[in-house]
Amino acid sequence: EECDIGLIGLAVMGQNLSMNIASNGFKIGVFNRTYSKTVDTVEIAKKENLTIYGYKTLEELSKNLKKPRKVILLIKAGPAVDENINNILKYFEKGDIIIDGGNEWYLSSEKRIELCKEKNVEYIAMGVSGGELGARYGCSFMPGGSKYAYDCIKDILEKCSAKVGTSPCVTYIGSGSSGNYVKMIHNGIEYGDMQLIAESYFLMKHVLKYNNKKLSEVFKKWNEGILNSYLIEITYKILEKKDGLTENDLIDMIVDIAGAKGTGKWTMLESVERGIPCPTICAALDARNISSFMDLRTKTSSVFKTVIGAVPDNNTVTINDTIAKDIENDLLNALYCCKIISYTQGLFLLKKVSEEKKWNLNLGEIARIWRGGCIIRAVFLDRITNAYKNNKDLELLFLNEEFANEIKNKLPSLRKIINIATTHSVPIPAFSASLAYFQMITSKRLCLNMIQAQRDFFGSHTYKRLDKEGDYHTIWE
Ligand code: 2AM
Repeated sequence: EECDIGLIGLAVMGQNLSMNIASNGFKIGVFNRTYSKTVDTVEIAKKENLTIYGYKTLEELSKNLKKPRKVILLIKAGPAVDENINNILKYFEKGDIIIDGGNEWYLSSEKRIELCKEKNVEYIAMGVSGGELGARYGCSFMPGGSKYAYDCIKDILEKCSAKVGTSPCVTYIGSGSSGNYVKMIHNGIEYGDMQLIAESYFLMKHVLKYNNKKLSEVFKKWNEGILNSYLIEITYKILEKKDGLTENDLIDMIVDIAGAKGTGKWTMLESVERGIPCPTICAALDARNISSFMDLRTKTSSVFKTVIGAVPDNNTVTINDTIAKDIENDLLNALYCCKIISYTQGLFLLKKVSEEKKWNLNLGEIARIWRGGCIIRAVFLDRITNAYKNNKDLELLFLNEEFANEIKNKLPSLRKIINIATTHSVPIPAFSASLAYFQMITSKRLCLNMIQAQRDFFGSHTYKRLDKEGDYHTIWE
């Protein structure tokens, strides 16, 4: 059929992306291990007046692709991808292009890039964000790898991506596995954003004693200001939702144990491995992990009589409407402040890896393509793009003058919120971790002189002096 592009893997993402590609006027051929899903996809597409060409075998699909052949893989990350690439390489020739759109560990992609190089097949590892709806109606693409290959698929990606104004949410990320890495950081940042929002919800619920309706109104109002974003939007919508099975609101019926698919963990592994801290993301990941110990939490809560929202020592804290309004406002400031701090951490990791791997990442452009389609889409990202436009070598995001001034203005609110949360026994680990990071990374003197002294005391690890060059060791006793 001379298809413009092929797609392998017809789970929800693959099915939706193939419909998206077809609806943008491209001829697309698809293949799935289980043929019935191929048949389903062709049928579903037909109902929307779209033509998708389904093939029973990989060989058939390859034969029907225009040269250079292009195929997008959307299958379960890991060994299944290796298996499929090995099969594709049986049919692909020099200059043909493989695009892996899965959430793949970047080092696995690096191995595949080498494998494909041996056969002169071009490789793109591409982050895709936006979930099912994004895949169907426009998502954020983060393609990295062969620049030649990118130019060959640029038109398709631009048409299928989300648009902000007229700009498509796609750009060439950089060489190698940078597309996977950027998607991983995107997801890590997403963990941080989600946790900060969840903590804000919890604080207002347990300190201000707002009901879900009121909470929803607050988030809705926030969504009209500087925090305007997809995650704030879904939060107010979640808080509006009735259960349906009971008289309750749905949020109150949902078990407080959070799942994870691994990209947050990967971000942390990288952060630890490279010694570039991302404590806000770390707090978010830890929160999910702590949440999983339901039995232990139940047992220990009775030992310690933990009551979230309770003020110990029976200190009465009266919160009238005026005070509540103030706390609400401080919380908005604090949340925004932490968001800047969290993005600063994630982008710093990205910058350092980019330098080491010579990916030459354009962080402003990356913020731009996150502006639409993906989960962390937010108006706020425009300001990140501008910050890097002003200075592409900006070391830490919050060193940008505008962000720096905002942090200076909002920091008192953040401190207040952490005090209030502590007083009322409300754990807000992502807020706390963000403030601690900020205070340390912006402080000339830290407590680590004591660590060095201790290390020298018990292990003769030596220390440096403030006043003289060289390594010193002291006989401490
Ligand atoms: P399936 O429909 O045959 O299960 C998400 O799991 C997608 O990845 C599905 O389309 C699934 O195909 C595909 N997939 C998972 N493991 C695979 C493998 N080893 N080979 C081919 N496709 C695989």
